[in-house]
Amino acid sequence: QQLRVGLIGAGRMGADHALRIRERISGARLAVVADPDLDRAQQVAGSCGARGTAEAHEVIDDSTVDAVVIASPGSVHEPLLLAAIERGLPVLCEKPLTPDAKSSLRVVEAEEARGKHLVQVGFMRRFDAEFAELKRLLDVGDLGAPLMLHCVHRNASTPPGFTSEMMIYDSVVHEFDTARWLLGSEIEAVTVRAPRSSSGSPEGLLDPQLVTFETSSGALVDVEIFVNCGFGYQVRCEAVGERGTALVGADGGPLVHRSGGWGGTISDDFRDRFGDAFDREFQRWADAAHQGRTDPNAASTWDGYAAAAACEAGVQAQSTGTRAEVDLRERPDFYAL
Ligand code: ISE
Repeated sequence: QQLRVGLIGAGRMGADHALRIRERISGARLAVVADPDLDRAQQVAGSCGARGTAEAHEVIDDSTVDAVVIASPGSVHEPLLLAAIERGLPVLCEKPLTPDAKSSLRVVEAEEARGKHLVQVGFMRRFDAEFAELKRLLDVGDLGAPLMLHCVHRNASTPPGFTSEMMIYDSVVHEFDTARWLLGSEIEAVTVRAPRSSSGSPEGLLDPQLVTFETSSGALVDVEIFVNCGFGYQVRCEAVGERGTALVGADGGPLVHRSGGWGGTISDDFRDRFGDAFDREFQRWADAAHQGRTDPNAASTWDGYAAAAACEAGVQAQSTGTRAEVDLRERPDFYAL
């Protein structure tokens, strides 16, 4: 039997996920799509044989919905997550879980009180083939104990209104999750430095920035976040262990020679670069939801909370110019590794 999915948010990510479910995910179909812009909801719903509504909570209250995808802005996630948890619905929630650590903790506590793992957070890199291989190498110990991660995260350009703080909680949030997942340890402190801003970046944006974080395992992570690099979308991570190193996100793909030059192509968008990862994330989520559980590789509610707490330290480090410690509650047994 098909998993009947309710989609909340029919914007850029929501529309992409609707297409994914229609075209590439087996065992699931869209039943209802909600967006405050009813036309947009109906358009996306119509293309999938679903119904559209302007009311997000209708999706959660709909008794024909088996599972929910939340792809609306982070600022509206909390009440939706709490309602879905109360109804016992499996949820795939796009990052961020919620915009700040306090509200994320409320979601953690609600899920813990419900006594069932229901929510996955959409940190899609965990499902990228190369990142998964890097995790495997680290887990089996082939590189020796990890000491450092050198990360590069570049976007071609930013939408209007993108701020220096968003570079931490919208962009570097991925590295917070990736580092926690790869290293199996929490982020303890964050510092942020910046060179002079690029003349290609909007006025007033600190772009690029160099963000470093310390982990509970004693590793150090550095991230170059550069969101108006102008030429494309790049995500790289080099792990340095006691006995070896491994790099993911280096340019691969076909090397093309043609009149006037040689080289490869570069994605300009994360939906393209991580398209396979999103597909895998959705398929595993749907398969797990059928069995009434979440995928163990996916980011849990706890992971969403820990990333939010690290972002808060990051934003503080950015505004004060000093090292900021992450304020994190002790990990409950319910979310034991
Ligand atoms: C965006 O929200 C994402 O999640 C992308 O992966 C990231 O590269 C980008 O910087 C964010 O704005």
